Amino acid sequence: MSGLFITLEGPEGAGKSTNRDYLAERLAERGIEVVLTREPGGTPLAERVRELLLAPSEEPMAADTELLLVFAARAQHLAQVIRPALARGCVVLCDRFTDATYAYQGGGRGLSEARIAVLEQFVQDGLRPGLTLVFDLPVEVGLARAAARGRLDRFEQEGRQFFEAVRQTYLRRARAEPSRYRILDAAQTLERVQRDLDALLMEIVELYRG
Ligand code: Z5A
Repeated sequence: MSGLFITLEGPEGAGKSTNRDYLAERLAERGIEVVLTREPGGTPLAERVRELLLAPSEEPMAADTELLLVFAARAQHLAQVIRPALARGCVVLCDRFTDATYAYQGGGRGLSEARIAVLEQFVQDGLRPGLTLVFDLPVEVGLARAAARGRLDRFEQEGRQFFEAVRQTYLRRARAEPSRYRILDAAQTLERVQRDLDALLMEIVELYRG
């Protein structure tokens, strides 16, 4: 039996982590084994790469360096966590994955999709999420939530235009492949977002049980 790979995506402060934990509880209540993880990161080595990616630095990071670090961390995460969990038949709930690369390194940094797709094929060898939840919200709302947390990381220091490009890339990708993506309105209250997730739960369980 192979499991189900679900990714949660969206701009800053969209509520991905909060709702990932909520979804995990709802699935666990149904007796489904869930593995919670995140990118960049998810293993000790990949978490070290995450630190490199997020720490503000005096030396500007070249966009290609950023792209390669993201995929280096992903290769480790796939080998150590994601593939083994899927092979055990678990639901893997991952906070960000390769859609974030298209959104941030593609939309935000302006790298070509073709360049990203080459690495996607190389590192993932055809593995893609079975379902991707896009938590969508206006840039200002997300940035205000992120700012309320205090110190900003290297990405959060980018300007509004960068985040608008990130958001539009997510929406374009989701609309182009509606069978894999579900777009949720993350600007609503948390209770309403979670009601929308409850409505998706049966679909997720059916997808998992095949
Ligand atoms: N990155 C990349 O460039 N390329 C890649 O391939 C990948 C990642 C995989 C780290 O990601 C960075 O890595 C990210 C892109 C880059 N850029 N940044 N920054 P991350 O996921 O760790 O970082 P993040 O997006 O900044 O996480 P976040 O701000 O913590 O967002 P979140 O997980 O979506 O939100 P949250 O922690 O669940 O909620 C944030 C706050 O809002 C919290 O106080 C909640 O209680 C509150 N919240 C949540 N939902 C609501 C609602 N509905 N109403 C009101 N308040 C809410």
